[in-house]
Amino acid sequence: MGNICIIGPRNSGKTTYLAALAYKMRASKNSKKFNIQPLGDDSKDIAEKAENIICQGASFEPNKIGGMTKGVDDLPLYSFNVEIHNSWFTKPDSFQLNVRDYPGEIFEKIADPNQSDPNQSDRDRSDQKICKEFIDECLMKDVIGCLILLTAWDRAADALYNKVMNRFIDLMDDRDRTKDFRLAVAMSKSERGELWSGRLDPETDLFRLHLPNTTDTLRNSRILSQSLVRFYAISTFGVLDRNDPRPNRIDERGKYGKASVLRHTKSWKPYNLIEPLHWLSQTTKSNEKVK
Ligand SMILES: Nc1nc2c(ncn2[C@@H]2O[C@H](COP(=O)(O)OP(=O)(O)O)[C@@H](O)[C@H]2O)c(=O)[nH]1
Ligand SMILES: [Mg+2]
Repeated sequence: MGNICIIGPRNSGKTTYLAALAYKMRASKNSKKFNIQPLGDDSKDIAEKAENIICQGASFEPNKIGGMTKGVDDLPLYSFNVEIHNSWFTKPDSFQLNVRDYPGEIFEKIADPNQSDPNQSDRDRSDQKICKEFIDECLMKDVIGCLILLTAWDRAADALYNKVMNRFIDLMDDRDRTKDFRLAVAMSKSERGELWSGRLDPETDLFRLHLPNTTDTLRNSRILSQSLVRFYAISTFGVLDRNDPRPNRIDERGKYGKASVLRHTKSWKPYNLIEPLHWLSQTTKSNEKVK
């Protein structure tokens, strides 16, 4: 059984995604296709929070690296057992999703060049340490892949994501993971009007169009196995209905700045949450390296 990790910049919807997995799937027990079981108290806790926060039309507090955070072990770790039923006749695919809910600063730190700058502040040094521990954890041999949640699509975001991806590929290479580590790169919050119509072919209509440099770095890398990179569109909030593609969200000024919340909690239907995880989990079956 493999492990999967999730990374993404601040505000990309990581915590909400996790809470939706823990809560929404538990709520749809009679779903034939998959079953998700939160393991441990932290995971149960986040499922409760989904009920209390997302369903009440509120949003999560941003995670911060506070003075108390000394290393990755101080950050909450959520674990889920996921079973995906492909047909009545075959055994379900099962895998464990272990996700460290770390603050989005870590994502930006991946690209930070001042790794050994003697003039950096204590705070920078501590962030670097957490970032390094996080990368070590994320690229350990028993981790089969990573879900990368991206959320912005302007040129500045493309430049930042591109920098982070370049560095991430180098880090994969340092650890000999370029041929056996899957990358599911997802545009989160895809119910947004400008993105929704691109969801059917996200690589062309979302990534190539809006994040061309990042997409090039991933697609034209000479060291990454191309069959191990896929692009997805997901939305934890979804749209109002099959025949009503208005986003099921409202933007408001929340306690922590600009926030989006569900518009109609009763019609909450996330889009595509499980598909990237299912694809990531496929490596469990064939752990051999892909050329
Ligand atoms: N429009 C929209 N907003 C979302 C979605 N998922 C999360 N959000 C909002 O995005 C903001 C950041 O979410 P959060 O899960 O805290 O992001 P994190 O910093 O990556 O953990 C919050 O205001 C959420 O309510 C989504 O699917 N669509
Ligand atoms: Mg968070």
